[in-house]
Amino acid sequence: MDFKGSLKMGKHTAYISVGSNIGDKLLNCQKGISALTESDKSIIIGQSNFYKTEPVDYTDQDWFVNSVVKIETTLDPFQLLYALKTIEKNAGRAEDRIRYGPRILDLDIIFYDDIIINSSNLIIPHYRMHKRRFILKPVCDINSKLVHPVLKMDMQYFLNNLDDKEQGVVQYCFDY
Ligand code: PH2
Ligand code: MG
Ligand code: MG
Repeated sequence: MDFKGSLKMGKHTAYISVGSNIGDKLLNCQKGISALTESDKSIIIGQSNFYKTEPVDYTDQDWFVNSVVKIETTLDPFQLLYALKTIEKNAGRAEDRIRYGPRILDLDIIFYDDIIINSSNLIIPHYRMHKRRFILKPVCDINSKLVHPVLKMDMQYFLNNLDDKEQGVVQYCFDY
């Protein structure tokens, strides 16, 4: 996959989906987000609300806490993927026993600039983001007019046209 030739030098913008449905889910997500900026390679430039979300794909599991962050990064997509996997491992995530099953921390690249990658270990844009309310809702908090580089429609369009029969996605309420 020869994506490097098309990469602009310097800084790139990526959207990262954050999720957890084991243990202290909110805290796991928050720690995952702050770990993103521990190296000087990425900074957070946008953050959605947190949501409690009904599990999809594999439904016999606990609800998730999900959010999305927008980062500016000097990592290339595969370096970023490696960094996310390292953060997941440090959070205590072991090999998944069930595909789409429970996880302490899940960090997925949703978009990276307007880049399109279809390699065996990395697909950008995230191949099902446009069908998942738990991703679209938080992405719309950050930028509802963001256009999908393959499907050429914006995030609000996908959110309005979901056929998921209303996956439960409830904004997280903080008790201050
Ligand atoms: N992640 C999955 C499978 N199903 N459901 C929700 N609500 N949130 C997730 O983050 C999620 C899921 C696999 O990564
Ligand atoms: Mg995932
Ligand atoms: Mg993942």
